[in-house]
Parts: sequence; C-alpha cells; structure tokens
Amino acid sequence: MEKPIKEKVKMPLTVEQKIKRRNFISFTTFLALGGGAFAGWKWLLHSPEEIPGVTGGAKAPLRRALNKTELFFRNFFSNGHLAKTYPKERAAKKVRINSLIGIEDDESFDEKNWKLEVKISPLQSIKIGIEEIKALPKTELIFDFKCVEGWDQIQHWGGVRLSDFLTHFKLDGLAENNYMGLETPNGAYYVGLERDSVLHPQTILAYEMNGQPITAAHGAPLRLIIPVKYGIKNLKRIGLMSFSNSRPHDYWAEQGYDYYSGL
Ligand SMILES: Nc1nc2c(c(=O)[nH]1)N[C@H]1C(S)=C(S)[C@@H](COP(=O)(O)O)O[C@H]1N2
Ligand SMILES: [Mo]
Repeated sequence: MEKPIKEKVKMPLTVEQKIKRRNFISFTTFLALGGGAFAGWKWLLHSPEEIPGVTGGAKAPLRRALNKTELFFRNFFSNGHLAKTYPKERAAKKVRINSLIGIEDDESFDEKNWKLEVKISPLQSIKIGIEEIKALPKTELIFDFKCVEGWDQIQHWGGVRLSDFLTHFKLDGLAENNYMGLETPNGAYYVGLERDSVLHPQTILAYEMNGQPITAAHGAPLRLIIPVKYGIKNLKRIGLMSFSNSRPHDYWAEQGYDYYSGL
C-alpha cells in the first residue's frame, strides 16, 4: 500500500498577508533602531566630561571624535593647497564688522604707541613697531572670509605674509613649535594656531583693507588674516605673539567651539 504523500505546498501570500508581514518587519526595525539610539544616548549622557583645559566642557567621546576629524584634515593639509582668490572688483566695499572683544573693552589702548610683543622665551620678549612691519614685502589677498555664525564675504586685505615676517625677524626657529598663540594687547581675546596654518602662504599679518590702513574696528594697527580658518581665529589688534608645543588658550575653544576651526 502506498502512503499518501503529504506535500507541503507553498501557497503564494495574499496581499493582506504581505501587508501584515511588512508591518511586522518595519515595526520591529523601528523598535530595534529606537532602542539602539536610546542606549547610545544614555551611554553618551553618562560618559565623563573631558578634562578641563583649553577646550570647554564637552562629553569626552564627542571631543575625541572632533579630535579625530581634526587629525584626518591635518593629514590632508598641505601648504600647496590654496584658498580660492578673487579679482579686486569682487571685494566688498562695505566690510562687515563682527564682534569686538579685546577692542571695545580696552579704553586705554593707544595706537600710536603700539608695538607687537613677541615672546621669545618665558622671560624675554622683543617689540616690533608697525613701520618695521610695513617695510617688509607686501602681500595682498582677496578671498571669501567665513564666519562660523553663517555669513561670508569676499574681502581684500594687505599685509606681510606671516612666514616672511617670521623669517625676517629670525623667529622661524621658534615657529617650529607646534603652536603659535596670539592675544589682543589687553589679553581679552586670544587664539591658538597650529604650525601648518601659521606657515601657510596665504596667512598674513594685515595692516590694510581695500588698499587703506585698517580701521580700529577691523583690528588696527595689525590683525591676523588666515583663510584656512573660520573668522574666529582671525584675531584683530594683535598685541602678543608666543610659541609653544602645547595648545595655547583659545577664547572660543573655551566656550566649546572646535579648537581647530579649519576650512
Ligand atoms: N580681537 C578680536 N578679534 C576678533 C574677534 C573679536 O571679537 N575680537 N572676532 C572674530 C570673529 S568671530 C570674526 S568673524 C572676525 C570678524 O572680523 P571683522 O570684524 O573684521 O569682520 O574677527 C575675529 N577676530
Ligand atoms: Mo565670526
């Protein structure tokens, strides 16, 4: 006698079954992803804050990610890579003025007696007058200035290339340090810059804007123009320059902004 063969026939799914199945898949996916995101958020919430220092109180894993990003871009950074430049006619006639920290809060500042102080050792500095700086070869630059707050503007600046300045005053040895620090004369605004950006050929100590001496609000008598960085690093009214192998203090980094702030 032959046994009846019990065949499992695979019936095609009906439309309703298909919908049910899809609903099930998307709902479990939703739960799984949602659960994962929640776990990740809790992990971040309970992770330690970074050690207080030159940067301002972010969760340690977030800062680590930012530092990795910085490393990635620094490895790609090359002094041969230039920021885009524009013809003079494209430069703004009315140049924007952003914040004035270290400028409007310094009533005792006297431009006529200004000298740039360069710290050449913990106890020694040299002072350089504006005429000595203006005597060096002039570089002009027309580029798109970008502020982290979202605006940008094509601007025309003139001054001495920072690397030329360093060579001329025999500071190139000191500039081999990892960082340069710049501060306003009253020390209220300050930035740190890593060596590659300092030595970039488009980085200038500017004393002219649109072919005229720069105004007080734009940082007279001398400001930094550094196209590889956002506006925050373009310190106006430089009073003090220093060199170090660790990160100098940086006004906006202390507020939690990216220390590197590169473009
Ligand atoms: N001393 C000083 N320099 C400064 C600032 C500041 O507040 N004080 N602000 C920075 C920021 S955020 C920007 S966008 C630029 C703006 O330069 P500007 O005012 O010449 O446009 O200057 C930078 N340099
Ligand atoms: Mo800015």
